[in-house]
Amino acid sequence: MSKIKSIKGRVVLNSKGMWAVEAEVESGQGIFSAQVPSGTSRGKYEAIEIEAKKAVENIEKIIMPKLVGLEVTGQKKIDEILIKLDGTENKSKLGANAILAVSMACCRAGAAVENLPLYSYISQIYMVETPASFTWVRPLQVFPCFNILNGGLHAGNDLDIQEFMIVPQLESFRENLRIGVKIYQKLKEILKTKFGSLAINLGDEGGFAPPLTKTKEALDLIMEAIKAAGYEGKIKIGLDVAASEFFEEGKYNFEEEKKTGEELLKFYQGLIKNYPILFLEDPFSQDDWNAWQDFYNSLRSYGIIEKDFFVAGDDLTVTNLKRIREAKRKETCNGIILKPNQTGTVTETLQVAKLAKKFGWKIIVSHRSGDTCDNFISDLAAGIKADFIKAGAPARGERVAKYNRLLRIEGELTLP
Ligand code: 2PG
Ligand code: MG
Repeated sequence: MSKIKSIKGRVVLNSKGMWAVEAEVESGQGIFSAQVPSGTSRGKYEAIEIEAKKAVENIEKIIMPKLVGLEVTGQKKIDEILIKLDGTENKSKLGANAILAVSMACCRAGAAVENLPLYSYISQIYMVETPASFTWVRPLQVFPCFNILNGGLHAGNDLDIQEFMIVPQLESFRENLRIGVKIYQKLKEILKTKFGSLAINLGDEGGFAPPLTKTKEALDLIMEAIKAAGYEGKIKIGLDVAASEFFEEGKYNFEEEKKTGEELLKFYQGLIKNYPILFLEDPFSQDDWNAWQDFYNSLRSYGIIEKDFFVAGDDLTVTNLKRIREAKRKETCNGIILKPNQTGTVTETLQVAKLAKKFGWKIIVSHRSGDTCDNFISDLAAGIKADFIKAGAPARGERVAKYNRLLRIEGELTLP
């Protein structure tokens, strides 16, 4: 037992040189902190992030008085109070950044009281309602998705697709990380030789941002790097199209054409046929439900879906129970991106994960393009046995913080 003694807020920097929120929760066990990331290509239906300075004020003036004296292990109760205190659907009153920073810091403080690593503590909270399904298949089940080539809003080039990810398919996290790094370095050599040193500048998530315009050119370069590194056949590809960003008046401004949903669908079918694509994230805009349905249906009729390919919602589903139910009902996807700051509390994030699992969907736990070295999402991914994590390239401090934490977790889980 340990009660919350005080809560402090602080404005800190994120990886994009923007102000972010940190919360510090003091309990009998000490002080526990958490920092909240920030998206660039945000979904229209995400919980709202407010100005960091204002969020800090809210933490200290509004949130702290309501939480002091509560047991820090009561995550659900704490989060319920936070949700009620805000009172809006999208956390716009207190700010999802204020609320989540406190929720995550409490979670860390709770883990310390229980004397558990954060991932075990998260899995304990998560398991309360799902004990039967919780068995470790491998020591650490999570596959990393490395965003090695950046486009869209994350880079200063003309690629429309935002994230080109490689997903190594070996058993252990450590092995997959090792391969990811090899391919990343190979790609660097190839880009430098072909396009000169400007091509190895990095985008927001640590992937290269070469001066390309076409998706296929980018994919061919990645395939070349995979081959040169000696891992052909062992790597899958994931693409975050982030299509809401180039959807305008019912059309997709894609590769210098105005494409209809159907034309884009055909383009994707071509990609899936020609490259080892494992998933597409946000292939269509967050409001273009029909296009999502047509795509998902077409994949099902070819028997592609569920076997070796999935479609993931991010802007579409925004870690939100209602949106996910709607996505299920309309048969649009079979996977989600799980981002705590799209919803605003640890409890709601876990509820969303549970629902996605219940549907049999894949879960990709995700960072944001503006991130910090906080590695909460690594413990989250391990704790809920997520299928994947995406935390950018295997480079840049705020990205490797997540991967390095998972290395440690895997090490702990494989101890005799
Ligand atoms: C995404 C994310 C993270 P952002 O679209 O999935 O990669 O980008 O944080 O800019 O929304
Ligand atoms: Mg996305």
